[in-house]
Amino acid sequence: MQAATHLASTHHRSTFSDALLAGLQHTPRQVSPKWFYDQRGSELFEQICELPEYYPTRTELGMLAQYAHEMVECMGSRIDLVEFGAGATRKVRYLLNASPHIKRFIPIDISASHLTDASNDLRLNYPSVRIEPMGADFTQHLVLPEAVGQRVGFFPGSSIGNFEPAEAQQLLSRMAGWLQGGGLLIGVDLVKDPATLHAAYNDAQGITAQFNLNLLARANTELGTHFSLEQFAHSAFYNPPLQRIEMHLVSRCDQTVHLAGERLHFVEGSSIHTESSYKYTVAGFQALARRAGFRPDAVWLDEERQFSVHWLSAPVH
Ligand code: AVI
Repeated sequence: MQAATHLASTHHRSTFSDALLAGLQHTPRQVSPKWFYDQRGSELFEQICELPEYYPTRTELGMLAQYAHEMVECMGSRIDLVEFGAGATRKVRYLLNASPHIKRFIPIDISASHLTDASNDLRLNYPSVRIEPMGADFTQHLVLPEAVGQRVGFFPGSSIGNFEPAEAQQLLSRMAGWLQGGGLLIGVDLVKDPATLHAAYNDAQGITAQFNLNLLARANTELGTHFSLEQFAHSAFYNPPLQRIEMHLVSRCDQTVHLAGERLHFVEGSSIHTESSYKYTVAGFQALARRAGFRPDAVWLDEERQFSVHWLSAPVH
């Protein structure tokens, strides 16, 4: 057991190191947002979800509270529910409360430590549901346990927005393969006025800035780099032609950092692109889902039309 854990963490470390080095040697510099989510990053993200400016979480929660009974009706009976990127369990509880047909729940998250406590809580509250957490990166190779019922996916929070549209289509098409005969319930943030979007990623308390900078803090702890967090600034803005928020870390001065034996020079004002968060129209997202092999079905919107939840059915091939 010890040896396996050690091997796993060694592998994980080299993966982060490789990805960070490759991203920082790329022009323009860019690092996948999936590396935000160590223990601290996951905690900061949960704080973001509570921020007054960050409307997606509370809007989606409100929609789940209001429409969960309709959503679970799309799913059928004897459901094997798989949640992709299940950091917290608040959202799935609405589905579990609304449907007695969910027999098994498989939360999947890259941050395994985060999943353990959440799963133990769920077991106490839903003793008749088999809770089988998986610490895995579902964007990479993933083997799901054999289905005991109809597989249904749950992918809330507009996490799909953090993928480039081509990658999003690829990921959705893999999901359509896993979920054949069932479908996917997915939350998608909508295009809206840029001021609302700007505020959501530039909160007054600076939590989003800390979340962004945590990438460098994590590198310092895990990889022994010496990034000075004071010498990088959080920058987030809406890019209307691409319908996405971009987050960057901007170097405040000329500086050099060493990583894996390489010297990385940062010119004052240069940036590392750390995240994109794409926003969709309902029709635009449905077209993407269709290209991925889903059949778009029901869609729910909040009253202010800020956020959407889609039921995409996955035809059997
Ligand atoms: C997880 N994801 C959908 C969030 C988003 O809005 O793109 C991550 C986030 N980044 C900054 N604030 C929140």
